[in-house]
Amino acid sequence: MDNFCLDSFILKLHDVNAVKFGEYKMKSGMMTPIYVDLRVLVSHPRLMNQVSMLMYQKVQDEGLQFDSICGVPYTALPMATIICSKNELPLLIRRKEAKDYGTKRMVEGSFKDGDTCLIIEDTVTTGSSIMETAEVLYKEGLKVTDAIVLMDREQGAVDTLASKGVRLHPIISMFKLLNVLQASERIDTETVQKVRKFISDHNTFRPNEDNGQYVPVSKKQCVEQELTYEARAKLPNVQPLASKLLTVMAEKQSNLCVSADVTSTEDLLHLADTLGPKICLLKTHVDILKDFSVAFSQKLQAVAEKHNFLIFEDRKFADIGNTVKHQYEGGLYQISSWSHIVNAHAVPGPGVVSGLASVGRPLGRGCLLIAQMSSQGSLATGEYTKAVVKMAEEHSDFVMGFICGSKITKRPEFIHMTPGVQMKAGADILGQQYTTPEDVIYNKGSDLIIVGRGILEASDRLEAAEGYRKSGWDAYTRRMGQGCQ
Ligand code: S5P
Repeated sequence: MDNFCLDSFILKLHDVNAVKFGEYKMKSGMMTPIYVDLRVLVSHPRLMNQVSMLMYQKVQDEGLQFDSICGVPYTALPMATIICSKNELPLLIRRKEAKDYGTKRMVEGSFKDGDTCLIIEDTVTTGSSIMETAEVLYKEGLKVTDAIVLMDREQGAVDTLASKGVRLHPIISMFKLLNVLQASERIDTETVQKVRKFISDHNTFRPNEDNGQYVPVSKKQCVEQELTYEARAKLPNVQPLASKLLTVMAEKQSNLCVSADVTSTEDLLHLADTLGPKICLLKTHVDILKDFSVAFSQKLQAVAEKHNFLIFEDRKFADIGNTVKHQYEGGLYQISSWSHIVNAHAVPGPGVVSGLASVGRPLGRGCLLIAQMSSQGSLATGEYTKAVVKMAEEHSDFVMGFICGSKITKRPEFIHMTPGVQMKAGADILGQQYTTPEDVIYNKGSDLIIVGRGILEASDRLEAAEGYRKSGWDAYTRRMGQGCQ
């Protein structure tokens, strides 16, 4: 799944009234301040096609294996139909009522005992509709291991279904939806807070032991507690520079990396000195500087030391090991002599990491692998991203983390860094896609935001940097506040 670009789709959902704010009664009888009514989508063929595309992309990204697809009646029925028709996959139709003549089957279509069926649903709260459909399929001898849902209200369906052996793959989360609508000024802060409170107050559902019905539980269930930046810095297997960066982040209460994309060394040094107190990392593109010199690189290192941040040259190495080795240590820029961190594409295979490591490891440097990109149409998705994670794991003495859109590994020693961040979701005219600090850190579970023009184009860069630092840090502390209560 392209982690960066659901935003315009979400705005379209709002345009067609598929998401409404007010007081609504849900299927369970409970009142809710937000109502997600995706039934209207059937009247919007373009949106239906987009839904089917997003869902099929999820199938590919997750590498889901199945023999047929079944939509939960009724809204997801046409969704499943379009996915199957477009991708030439077999469809099954679940009947709501058994017909009283003919075969009396509850599931129409061809299948055999033991076949696996993927369930498609439009929206979930507790997951009970998915379970109802799964149970009908089980009775017909089918297996259900996975379900895809367009909109997850984040009220416990993922956990509830997991406890029943069904992995739920949501495309849009409630928090993502709120963030995008708020960032685009479709809803105000008060509405967002009201909905968030409702979601967190009713966020865990589990089956009642006596009757198997899903009921809200007042106490939050324990979710796996994440380690803080400080704790991760002290892990025995953490790469040394990752440990240093995590320590700086904790000390400075900053998960902000500024992307210093300016073209003169004077501007860059001034920027580094001004924003230094707000950032944990400064990212450069040394090849856009018109007047690079060794003296400049020395001054930059001094500023980094003064303000206690690290330097990351965004060189994106992508060649065979022997070439990148020379590019890293030699040439005009001698990157390895001044940049703590560099990054690389995994396209050439593990040789690119070994080549860089042969220069950088003895100097105590670290490397990030580019696992996903923020640009529209990026090819770094699905199986490619998974292969990048594997490559990082195999070189964890030098690779310290990833450039990615969201958390892509649970291993806490790796740092996730996300570019394409501005206060408002959107895009530039050359394919860059933006989401917000809150979305990146809180929803997507990334560790660090990389912000360029969001700060560089502000009238007061220092004030803008403080805004991003605070927003990123608040999202992190809120994420850490989850867990057992
Ligand atoms: O996928 C990526 C990877 C990177 S490193 N998308 C990106 O935008 N970047 C870099 O982050 C990009 O080269 C630029 O320096 C910065 C984003 O800048 P902004 O001005 O769009 O915030």
